[in-house]
Amino acid sequence: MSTAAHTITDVRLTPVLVADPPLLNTQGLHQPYTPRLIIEVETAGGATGVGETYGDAKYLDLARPFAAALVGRAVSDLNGLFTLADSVTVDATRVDTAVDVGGLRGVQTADKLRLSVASGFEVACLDALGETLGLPVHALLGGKVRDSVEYSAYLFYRHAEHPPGVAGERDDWGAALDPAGVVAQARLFTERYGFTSFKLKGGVFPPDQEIAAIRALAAAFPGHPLRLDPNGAWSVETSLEVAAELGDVLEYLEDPALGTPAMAEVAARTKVPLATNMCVTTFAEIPEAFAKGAVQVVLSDHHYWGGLRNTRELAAVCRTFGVAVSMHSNTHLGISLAAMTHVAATVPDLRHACDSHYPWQSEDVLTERLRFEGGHVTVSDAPGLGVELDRDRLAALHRRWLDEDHAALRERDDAAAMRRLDPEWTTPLVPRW
Ligand code: GKR
Ligand code: MG
Repeated sequence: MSTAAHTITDVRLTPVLVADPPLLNTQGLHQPYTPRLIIEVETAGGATGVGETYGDAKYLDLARPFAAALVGRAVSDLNGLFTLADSVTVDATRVDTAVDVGGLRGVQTADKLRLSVASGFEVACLDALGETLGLPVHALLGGKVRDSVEYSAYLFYRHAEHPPGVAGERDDWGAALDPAGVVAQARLFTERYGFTSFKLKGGVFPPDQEIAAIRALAAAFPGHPLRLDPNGAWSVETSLEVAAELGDVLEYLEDPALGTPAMAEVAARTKVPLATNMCVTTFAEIPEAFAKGAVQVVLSDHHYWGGLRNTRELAAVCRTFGVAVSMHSNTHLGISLAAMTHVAATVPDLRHACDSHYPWQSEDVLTERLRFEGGHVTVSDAPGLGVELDRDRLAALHRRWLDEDHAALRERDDAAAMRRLDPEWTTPLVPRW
């Protein structure tokens, strides 16, 4: 294959709105549709690679100049993506908001935005390169060390339907607003996908109610790994009380308190391991967090960290410091699940099941959905990511994005969705409890 064949000749960006159920988190409620950006990279050799990332305007603003600058470069120039990312100007009004609602990942910086955009292009380039070379993405990352990747059931408190008057897709999961509802949802997850490990998104109800839900899960699924993640909604003292109450059944507590200093205080006073996808989301945040012993598990998200190769670098740093690594997820489609599975397949010592929102996404842009069997996704050995775009589906979800009736949903805003139920709702101050 000549190097000319590796040259990128076209890049297509397609923002879409994807159906999302009425899931609750500490900031509010999921809107009926969530924005994602689908990236296609085409090479002179005829390969097309696909990537996926956040789709709100602040990401699209960066993705457009990035896409234009990519044409003419080699699809194999993955390190060059970061130089390119650095050269893309970030609008100052897009950064330093108090909390990024979509990612729940702390203060938003220009670097974080750039990395989240670069990650989508990196995945698309790896997919195209794999197609060109006839190799799966995991091989381009050094090769898989396992044939399947385990995921956890991602349990959410939720309503059966979106608020009255809000148009959205319906599903058959029902409501889960108390311990019995959470256990029923967990049973459905095991029946449908075979998950054996469970994470409950907390920070929604006062801690006693969430403790009761975890206790109910422990009784219904004795010995199964359980996690609770309130997204930093608790004070240090509340975090310690919950840790004391649930220490015998929790695999780990995820982001009980907000920020490294608070997490370090909690970690110093409990034996329950702490995981994060909020206080360690960049390499720059690692030294303080590790020096203070603030976290025992870093939940990587290749969108945050700038792609699959950075995820492996993160895993190496964590391994060096005896910190475990697993994976975080936000609302995403099958392209991202495939990318997560390829990289997770190459990470040694992956001891915790990865998170994925994918079961909550009834829609996808692929010809074939990825499947969970026994809670695992099989690692594809087909060239690239091993997925194929369904152009009709992509076009339909893009039409929804274009539709002026849905214009307000082009930005994810969980607080706005919650106001449809509670007009007084504002993003709560943390700690809430
Ligand atoms: O989708 O509601 C949600 C989650 O709360 C998500 O925004 C978080 O980023 O799942 C995430 C987490 O583990 O913190
Ligand atoms: Mg989390």
